[in-house]
Amino acid sequence: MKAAVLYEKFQPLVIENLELEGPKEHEVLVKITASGVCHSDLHYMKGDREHPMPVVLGHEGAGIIEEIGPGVTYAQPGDHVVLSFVPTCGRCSYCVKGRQNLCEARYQLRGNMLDGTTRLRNGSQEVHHFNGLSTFGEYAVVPEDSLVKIREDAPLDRMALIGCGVATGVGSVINTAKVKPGSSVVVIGAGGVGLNVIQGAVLAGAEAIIAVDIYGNKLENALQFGATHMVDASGEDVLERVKDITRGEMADYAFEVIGSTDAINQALATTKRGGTTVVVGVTPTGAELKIDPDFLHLDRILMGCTYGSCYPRADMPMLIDLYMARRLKLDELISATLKLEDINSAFEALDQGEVARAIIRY
Ligand code: CND
Ligand code: ZN
Repeated sequence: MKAAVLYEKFQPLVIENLELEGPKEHEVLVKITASGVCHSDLHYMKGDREHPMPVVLGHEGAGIIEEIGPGVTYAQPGDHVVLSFVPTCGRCSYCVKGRQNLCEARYQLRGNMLDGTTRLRNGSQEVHHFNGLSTFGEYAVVPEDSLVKIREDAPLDRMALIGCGVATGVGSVINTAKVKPGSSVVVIGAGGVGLNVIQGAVLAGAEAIIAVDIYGNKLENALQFGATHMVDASGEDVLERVKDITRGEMADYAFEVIGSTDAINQALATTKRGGTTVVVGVTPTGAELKIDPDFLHLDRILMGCTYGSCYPRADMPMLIDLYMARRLKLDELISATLKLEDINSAFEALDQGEVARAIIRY
């Protein structure tokens, strides 16, 4: 099957014909229909994060089950699925206490399947999986626990976005921060994930939703997704603008959706006493945050967030129902649809701030 392989950081992806071994116990073979191009993948290409290589990246995908391995009971060939970049075992202490996004299984993957081996190879060379998914290939072998079955009338290309950007962004508002109606919310970084933070804030009934970005096209997108105010961080004083908009109080919530320590500090500075800052962006390994503890002393909360604190099998079908009922925007998120062969230009466009979300359609 055709797949995009990352051999080394700072190098473009290489389209290769890889061998994909069939599914083993509790694994399935999925025909990928579409994959979103997320900044988390780009972090590995740019060396911000380390991963065993070579690797097939891609963690925002949907598809159709082609074949099931021994012992699989959750799904059948023909089922439509969104792929979760965290497998949820249902048995570890995190899963049983409702913190499925933190499931132990996630930390067993380490670039392989759950049994510690890989199904991907290029001739004699082993190729690694990414988050148990590797959606930048025509097919993927994934753990049964990474599957989320979905309704069949939902368009499978758009469903890919549910797998990361939507679940993460909307979830960070609803599950992680639990934003209250009438709140003021600052969103720093209006990209693929940030736009979903914005539409999560709309769903939560936020009153003021202040989008902050450095590109005019991103801010225009933000308005379309429900932002009430836009702040151009390339030219405007972000803190002054938030102060004006919130009548001097600053915001109840701020979300950092870039992956920069400067932006985290900026997010903290935009919150009022008792306010909450949520770090959604993924910072480079080893980054250090410097904050004045006095700031936290005033009942401020600083939170992390992985995967929108979601339970994929409960939250993703709910998000899809909202989309089908026209209460959630997905079509507008897709600003480019490309073939796998053009994946490097999708990453360039993401890096240059040209797209909301690009998807690869197989
Ligand atoms: P994308 O590149 O689409 O968005 C980032 C946005 O930030 C862009 O619109 C930029 O223009 C904007 N930006 C850059 N610098 C600044 C600045 N100084 N001030 C204001 N805006 C700026 O990326 P994405 O939306 O795909 O991902 C965003 C982050 O979220 C990234 O770090 C990614 O790795 C992370 C993420 C986290 C999780 C999770 O589970 N927490 C899941 N997926 C992605
Ligand atoms: Zn992602």
